Amino acid sequence: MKCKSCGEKATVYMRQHHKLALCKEHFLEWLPEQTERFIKKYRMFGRDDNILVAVSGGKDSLSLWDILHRLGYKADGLYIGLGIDEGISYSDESHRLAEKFASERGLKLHVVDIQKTYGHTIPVIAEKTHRGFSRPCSVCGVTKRHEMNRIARDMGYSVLATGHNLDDEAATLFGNTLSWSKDFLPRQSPVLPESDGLARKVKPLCRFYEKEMTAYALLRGIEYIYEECPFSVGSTSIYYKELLNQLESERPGAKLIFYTKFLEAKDAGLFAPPEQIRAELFPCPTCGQPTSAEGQCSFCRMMEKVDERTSG
Ligand code: Q46
Ligand code: ZN
Ligand code: ZN
Repeated sequence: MKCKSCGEKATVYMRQHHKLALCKEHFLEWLPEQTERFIKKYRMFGRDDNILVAVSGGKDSLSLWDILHRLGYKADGLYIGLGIDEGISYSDESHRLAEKFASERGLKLHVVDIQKTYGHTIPVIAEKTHRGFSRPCSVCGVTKRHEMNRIARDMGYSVLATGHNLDDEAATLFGNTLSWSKDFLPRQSPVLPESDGLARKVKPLCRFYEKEMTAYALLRGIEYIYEECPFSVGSTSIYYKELLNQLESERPGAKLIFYTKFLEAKDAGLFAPPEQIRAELFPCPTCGQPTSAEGQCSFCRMMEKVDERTSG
C-alpha cells in the first residue's frame, strides 16, 4: 500500500476514510489539518481564545493538547488527580505522564488534587455517598465537571476542550438513542456554547476513530498511560463500543455515519433549538456554578453528605 501524498510505503490505512493510506510523515500532517477543519466547521474557537484542555494522561487528551499547540492555539492543560489507586497506581502514573508531557514542551499544566482540595479521594467520596456501589463513575463525572468549570472560571479560560474521540461519541449517542433521551440527545454536540458563566465546551477530536488517535500518539512518540481507569472495566460504554466495533468491522465507516448523520439531522431541526429546551438555571449558593435546581448543585450536595458522614 502506498501513501496517497508521496507514494512511499504507507504506515496507516484508513478503510473508513475512503480507503486513505498515508505514510507516517503525511499521517502526522493529515490529522492536525483535519482537526483544524473541524475546529472551523463547528466554530469551536479562534486563535485569541484561551483554551483549557482537560488532560487525563491518556492518548486522546495528550494528543489533543499536542495538536492544538502545534496549530498555534493558546492551550494550557488541567490534570485532575482523582486518587484512583486500585490494583495499579492509575492516578500517580497518569499524573506523572501529564507533567512530563507539559514540561518537555514548556506548556502550562494546572493540577487539582481532589483529596488535597476536598479531603477525600474519588473512591472514598463514592463510598461515603453510597452512590458508588459497583463503581464510582457517577461521583467521578460530577466532580470532574465541577472542577473543570471551576478552574476555567477562576483562571479566565473561555473554552474547555476534551479529548473525546468518535468511538466515545458514537457510544454515548448509541446509549442516548436506545432510551431516546430527550435530555441528552439535544445536548450532544461537538460544541456547547458558553452559558451562565460556564465556559464553552468543545470536542475537537470527535470525528477521529479511536484507532486513528492511537496511531497518532504512537507515531508522534507521545508517552501516555496505556491502562484504562480500573473502574471502566465492564462499563456500559465499553459494551456499546464493542457492539459498534462489530458493526464497524462488517460495515467500515458505520460509526462515522451514525455520528455525523445525527449532527446533520440536529442541524436540520430534529430537536427544538437549545434556547427553547434549556431549563432555567440558578447559581448554586455554595459554589456559584449554575444548576438546574434551586438550591445547591449536585457536587455541593454530594460533598455536604460526605462531610456529614465523616463527622457523624
Ligand atoms: S468516570 Fe469512572 Fe472514568 Fe472516573 S472512575 Fe474511572 S472510569 S475515570 S472516564
Ligand atoms: Zn507520504
Ligand atoms: Zn455548588
